[in-house]
Amino acid sequence: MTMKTDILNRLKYSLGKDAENASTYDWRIALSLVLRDQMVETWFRSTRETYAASPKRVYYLSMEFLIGRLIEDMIANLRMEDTVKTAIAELGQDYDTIVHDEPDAALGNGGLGRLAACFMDSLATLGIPAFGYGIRYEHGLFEQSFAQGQQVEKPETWLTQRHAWEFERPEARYRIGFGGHVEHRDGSARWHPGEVVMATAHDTPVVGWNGDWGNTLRLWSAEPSKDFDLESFNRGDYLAAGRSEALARTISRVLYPDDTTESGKELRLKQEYFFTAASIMDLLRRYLADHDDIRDLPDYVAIQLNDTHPAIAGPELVRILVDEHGLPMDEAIPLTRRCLAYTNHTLLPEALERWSEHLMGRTLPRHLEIIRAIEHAHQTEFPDSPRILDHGDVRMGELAFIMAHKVNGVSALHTELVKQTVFADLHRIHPDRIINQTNGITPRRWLYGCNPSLRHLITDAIGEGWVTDLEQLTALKDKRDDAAFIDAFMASKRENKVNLSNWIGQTMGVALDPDAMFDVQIKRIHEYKRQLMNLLETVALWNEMRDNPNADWTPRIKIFGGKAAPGYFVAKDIIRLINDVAQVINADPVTGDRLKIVYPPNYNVTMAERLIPAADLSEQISTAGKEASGTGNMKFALNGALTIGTLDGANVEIRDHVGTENFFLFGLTAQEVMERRTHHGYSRAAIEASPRLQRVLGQIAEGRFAPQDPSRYHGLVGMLYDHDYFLVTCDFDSYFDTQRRADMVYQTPENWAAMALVNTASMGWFSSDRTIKGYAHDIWGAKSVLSA
Ligand code: GL9
Repeated sequence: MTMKTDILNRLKYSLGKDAENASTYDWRIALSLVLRDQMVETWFRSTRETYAASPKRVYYLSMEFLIGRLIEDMIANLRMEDTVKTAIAELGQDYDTIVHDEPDAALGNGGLGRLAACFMDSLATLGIPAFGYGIRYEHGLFEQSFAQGQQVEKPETWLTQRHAWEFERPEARYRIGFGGHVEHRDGSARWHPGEVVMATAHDTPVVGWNGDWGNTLRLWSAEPSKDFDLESFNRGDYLAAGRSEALARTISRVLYPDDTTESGKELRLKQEYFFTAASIMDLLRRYLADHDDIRDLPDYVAIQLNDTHPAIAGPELVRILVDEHGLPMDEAIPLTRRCLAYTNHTLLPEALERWSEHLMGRTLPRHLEIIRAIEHAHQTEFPDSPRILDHGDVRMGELAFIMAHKVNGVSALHTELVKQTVFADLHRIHPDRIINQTNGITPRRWLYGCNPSLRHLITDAIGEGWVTDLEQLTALKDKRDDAAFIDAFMASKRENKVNLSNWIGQTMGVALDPDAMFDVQIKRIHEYKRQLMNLLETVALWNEMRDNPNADWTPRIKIFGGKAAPGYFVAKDIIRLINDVAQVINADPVTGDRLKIVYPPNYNVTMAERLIPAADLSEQISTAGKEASGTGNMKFALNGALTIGTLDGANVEIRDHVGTENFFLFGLTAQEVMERRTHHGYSRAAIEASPRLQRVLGQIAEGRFAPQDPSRYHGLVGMLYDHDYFLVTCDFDSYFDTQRRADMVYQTPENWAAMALVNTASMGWFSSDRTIKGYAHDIWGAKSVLSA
């Protein structure tokens, strides 16, 4: 009743529309504003309680927050699903249409950004006072389409519509300097920036489960420090008059689309400093509002650096302590370190950021001096230490490590490899600094929200406690032998598969058999993730089905999703090959419904929410030692898919939890991978030992899938023969055989179902609530303020 009136009021007074003339967009914004009003109550209460308790606050600094759509999240967390659905129906509108009208907030590239979003959800649900700090990109991750199978990128434009959730904070504005020079006088330094842009805050409330607690996601947008160059304008030079404005705004214009590769652009460095400096100023202002002594800062402030992107936070905080608060350098450095912690998300050498000293000195001259001071202090204490400044570069990984009191990896295996490889020397010097915090996912979005049919089944069986205490899913293990429950479990999966089939039918015009095995690989396209190996296996399976068309093949739908960084040409070739192969195989009457490939374009969070609940098989097939953790792997298993995977990242821990008999393991281990690379000609040898693989590579090389342009994939095939760095060829046979083992199990649906159920029931530990409790206890020393 009141929900309905509230929506109508918002429509009228905030959008200036009456119900007769309102579009879907108008209804959505009106509903969002009503929900936002509800959240504000929680949010204010949380802020009041935080001020009263004066606890340690957590600041999560991240270049990326891949939040996706918010409307259903908000409805779920506020427990308003029934109320909203009833009101929308009474208003004669369609709930799904309204929900699907919201654009994804794609302010991230992949796992790293999505992890930050899951962490925000868990921090709010746990009632830990926290801010997420990032950039309010005008354009999120590019939109992907395919033209003749090739990836085409278009700018993403989510902000051309009103972002209903945020509050602009014109009062929270900071001056961010770049360039200029440093003046040294009487032993103190003053930085005179040559250029200044303004950072303006935009706040999105993040409300946890049940509306019990609300934190803030504060995103900065860049604006010119003076609106207009009036002098140029008066001279009649209108272009010059707008130039400084345009330059300033460039800083928050676009998200860098690089996935795990370092871009090395001046603009990127500016983005990193821009949001880091604004966040540090903001948190210091909050701290100084009710504390007098800056030396107590580490008791009240925990700053988490999500990768090295905000690593300039170290020198920036030291700069403020020394240049503005008059602390001696040898006090400012350890004080800063007690506030900072750093999460490493990848071992890929190309992803470890380095900036030339020249660029750093030109862009942030005072910071370069401070980095030298940090280097000097550390070298004095530990003469054998690896250097931050190396061959004319500033190495951000070393800087982040040296300025953090804790450094964490994101899965058990990854953390061990961090100790043994990238930071081996620093680990020797600081043996207690590196710890593990295995990633997690929020069960609110990744089960409750995305899979209503499974949600209802579980809640009917064990109650609703699992939503905030995911370990309660263990109770489902008792249902393993309960035939009625297993039937209902598989009926829920089938319902999701039918829904997905309908959507694929409508959007791509490919008809899918919902009883086939839905085999899904969705993630960024990268050589180490080995989408290519999955595709080669598909072609091999196709060959064998055609050789033996009357055998009892397990029907398969191979589903791919993911974007390639625009400059990553090998990844783009792989995309094109997947699409070319799909064209041929999908048109083959011999294999027909038994084998299809679909690659819906523009994979994003919303598409993940559609695909994951419908998956039977989850592809987690990276070269061992390369995937730091993975989080998609967790989402699939939670939703009752079985994993086919290598011993990489969090796969190792997933397998431990679900049981080795409920996981399709294959491939070389991380140790074996390193060892194999020392063998001369290992890939050619692997190909020669595998007639099946030879045949597939021969077909691709001959142009079987690109008859108009037969040499199209010579480069790709040649690479597999001569420098198959990710060992696609070496793992191929073991992967193929394991896929056939999966086929066999799928033929006995009860067995498959029991294994799938055990997967869901065993995933409690992978809740991001568990991860955040680990960070809070082991790194931040932060506590929940939520009154019991
Ligand atoms: C990543 C790792 O590659 C993933 O394995 C890991 O799960 C996530 C979160 O810890 O971090 N590191 C990284 O740079 N990306 C990851 O996904 N890349 C992107 O986010 C695009």
